[in-house]
Amino acid sequence: MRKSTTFSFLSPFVNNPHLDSMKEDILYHFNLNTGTLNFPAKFGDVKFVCVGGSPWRMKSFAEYIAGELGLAVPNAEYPNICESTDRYAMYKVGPVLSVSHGMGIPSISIMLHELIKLLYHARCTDVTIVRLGTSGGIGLHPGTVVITKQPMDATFLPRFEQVILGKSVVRSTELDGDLAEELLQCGKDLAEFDTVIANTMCTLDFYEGQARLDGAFCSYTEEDKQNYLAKAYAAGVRNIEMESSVFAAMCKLSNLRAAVVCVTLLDRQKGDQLSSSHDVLHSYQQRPQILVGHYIKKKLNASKKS
Ligand code: R2B
Ligand code: URA
Repeated sequence: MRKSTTFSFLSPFVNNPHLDSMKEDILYHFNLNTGTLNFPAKFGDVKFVCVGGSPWRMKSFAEYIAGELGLAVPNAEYPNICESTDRYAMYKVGPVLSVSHGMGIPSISIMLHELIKLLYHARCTDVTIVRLGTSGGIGLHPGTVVITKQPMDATFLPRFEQVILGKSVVRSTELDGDLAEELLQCGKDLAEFDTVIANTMCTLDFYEGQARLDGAFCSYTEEDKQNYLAKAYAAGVRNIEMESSVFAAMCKLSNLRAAVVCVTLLDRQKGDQLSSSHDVLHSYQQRPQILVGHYIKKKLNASKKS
């Protein structure tokens, strides 16, 4: 258990003086408790955290990275560390933690509060965190991987706004530019699919929030939709998803080196429905995993040599 200290204000990750006076911390949505689990022993060696929407995809990423890092044991099952809750799934493979976050800002925000505290309680250092996801592209071939330069809100402003105690608080969505460039280089090393750096629009909804014409409600025309997407394109936006802004804002507050890597499943200027075959969509979804797997392997090999 982490002893009560007065360090949390200065420590990396958290910035909450109230944590110091808590005898134990219950990470409710992970079903983990600092009173009953030795966090430094369980998680202290974590250096890379990969997060993504779907529990199934994050299990498959854990299996993939185990193979890439030569840590795979034949027929090994990677246990879900949060198996007694169905809110999120978490897998650990050596120094890599793979965690699901569900869909949308509220879901990823709850997960990140608990994940950031987990890293703090475990006394982790030098952690890099990447969101691996899917998105709708603007003016890109489907299957292109977009490394986010900066997340923008639905009015094309690079910010995340949240109401706290009844007041609007605006936070920066700046990500680590060097990490984005390193990931772009990994895309070039692999040369398997197109990879670009661009702005990402983060919305509160998949349908009207992303200017789709195929939701249950729609009060605008195809022309209105195209004009909106053209404005996004002019603001440097090349893909649209639903978590990057709060992810960037919370990682920045935590001093975590963070990146967002999302594949585009379709070109939104050409349509709204995800009509590609299951196999095509599945192979697209593996691209962020392949790119980030390559990055992690490269970093770990470099640290072994130095
Ligand atoms: C991408 O895909 C999901 C919606 O289908 C959402 O979580 C996102 O950001
Ligand atoms: N995820 C999104 O948020 N939008 C899309 O168009 C596709 C995936």
